[in-house]
Amino acid sequence: MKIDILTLFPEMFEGPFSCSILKRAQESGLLSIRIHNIRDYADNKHHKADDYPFGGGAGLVMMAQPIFDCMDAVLRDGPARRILLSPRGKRLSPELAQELAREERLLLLCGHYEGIDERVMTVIDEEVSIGDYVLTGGELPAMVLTDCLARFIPGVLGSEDSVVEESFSDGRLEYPQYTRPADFRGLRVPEVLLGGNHKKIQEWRSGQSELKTRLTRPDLMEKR
Ligand code: 4GX
Repeated sequence: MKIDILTLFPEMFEGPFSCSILKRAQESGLLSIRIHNIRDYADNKHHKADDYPFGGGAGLVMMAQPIFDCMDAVLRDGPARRILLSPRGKRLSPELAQELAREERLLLLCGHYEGIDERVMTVIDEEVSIGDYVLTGGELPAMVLTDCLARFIPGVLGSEDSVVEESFSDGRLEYPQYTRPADFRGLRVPEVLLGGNHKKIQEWRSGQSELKTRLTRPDLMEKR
């Protein structure tokens, strides 16, 4: 899958996309991420990409021209599903992430400041929000969306991890995990995990998942 990200702050993406699973997914060719600096497309001599809002008010608004030209350049390679990260959008869910992971190509537009010129909406397919809180820009949401959907691209996770995924889409939280040593400062790993009885272990894990979900996220059980 190919993802093009349009932003005024390309440096923000350097860390998260160059580590761990997202790094490996790109190296193995399963995921291709390109970051585009909207400012490079500004046709004025200071490469200004934002301006004061018509009608007054606080803050700056991202100009239509640099965004349109940047999108035109990126879409010259072929079509993409065009998404704006915004608190006004449809909430990101495992279902939406899975659906987006099936796309051949995505274009993610990150707004900053107070927003973007509304005319940009004429070239956007949909808005996606990562939650009901206000951030300073769409960059972190674009990273969250990319990370979340990458897990649904076949081959990005090991086969073991994908089983874990199923258990979450099942509407339950993960069971507790332990690794060596069996006794750390007197804190003991539950006895059942130390024996090799896989049926018992499965039952214990299932019970723990249910207990944890009931306690902290009963809404997930309802959904099921
Ligand atoms: N989930 N923000 C976007 C600027 C903005 C405003 C309007 C376009 C239109 C957010 C979120 C989020 C803050 C990103 C405002 N861009 N995005 N930004 N929550 O809070 O996605």
